[in-house]
Amino acid sequence: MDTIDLRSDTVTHPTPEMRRAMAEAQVGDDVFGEDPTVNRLQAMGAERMGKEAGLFVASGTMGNLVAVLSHCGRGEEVILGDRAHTFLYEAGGVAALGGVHPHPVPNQTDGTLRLEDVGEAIRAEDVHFPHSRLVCLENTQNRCGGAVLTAEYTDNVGRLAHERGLALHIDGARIFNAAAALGVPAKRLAQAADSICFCLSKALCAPVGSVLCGSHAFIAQARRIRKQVGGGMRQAGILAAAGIVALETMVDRLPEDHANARRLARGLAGIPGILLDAGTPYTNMVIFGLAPSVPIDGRETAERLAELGVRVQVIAPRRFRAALHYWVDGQGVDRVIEGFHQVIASA
Ligand code: TLP
Repeated sequence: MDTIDLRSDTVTHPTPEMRRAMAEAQVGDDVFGEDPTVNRLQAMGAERMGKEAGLFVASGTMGNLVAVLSHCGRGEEVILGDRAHTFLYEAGGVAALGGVHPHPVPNQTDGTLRLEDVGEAIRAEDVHFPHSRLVCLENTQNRCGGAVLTAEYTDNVGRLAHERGLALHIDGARIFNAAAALGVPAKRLAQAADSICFCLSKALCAPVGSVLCGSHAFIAQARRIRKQVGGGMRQAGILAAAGIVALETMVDRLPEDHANARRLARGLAGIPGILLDAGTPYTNMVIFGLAPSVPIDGRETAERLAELGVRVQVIAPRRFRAALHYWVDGQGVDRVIEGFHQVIASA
């Protein structure tokens, strides 16, 4: 029996078409800028984001790190959400490796940062303060359940940042999910940003990689920083080839994942003992918890589900995340619902 793995959309395997493209990829030394497949992926990524240039990086974490270190020097400050992936889950890289000071402001439940909070966080010129250089947004916002930031909201944050002399970076790991949910091109969501990093290795199913996009000058600096952090890869076209197939074949189908997320949410809502978060799902993630009446906790529920071939992520003692993706179809969703039924009924 195949396991249905909804712990993350990062668990996705490459498609057969990606494996073929990888095997046949033309390659060169990318540190010399001579890998034609990497160059093609970077150009495609930049075009999709409406930016001048792109840079292939090993991961979303590396893309955000390189972006922050390209915008900020040591002792300078990045303003970001207190539920931002860069703040919570990137091992403190911007501080550890770049000496960049993270200044968190509260993420609202819809994933936004209040403009007032961002405005107040920007420092005045004073010998006591670090210089504020950068604001980061995340779209979709993972820890807010995959919530979507609109183009208008992003424009407002961009305007505020730019008026005060700061840059705007978007962690767009799942920007194509946001674009699908809003029915707008991803480049519209990136318009106000000086840089954006999107991931190929999540719902787009490529095995490795992200593309950081921005102006020619920004990407020239980012290329230096990528080298400093050991991210100058050589015949990386093998990996980029899968990314090209991801952009060509996986973006337009994302609404299927969103529909499956809604199907899962509807099914779970019918199970006594399960409480869905308000608003879920915004995109491809369903966030839910166990009612107090259920006598087992999240870890035990997940263990019993795993015995039935269903895996979800336990994100708090009694809360779960299920991330829908290409490798789970409607029938798979129904097996997940049935699994929860069974485990909770027998608890
Ligand atoms: N997110 C992973 C975990 O790290 C939590 C997941 O399962 O969702 N930005 C955002 C918004 C992300 O969700 C992630 C990965 C990253 C950046 C980092 O990407 P990678 O894993 O490629 O370094």
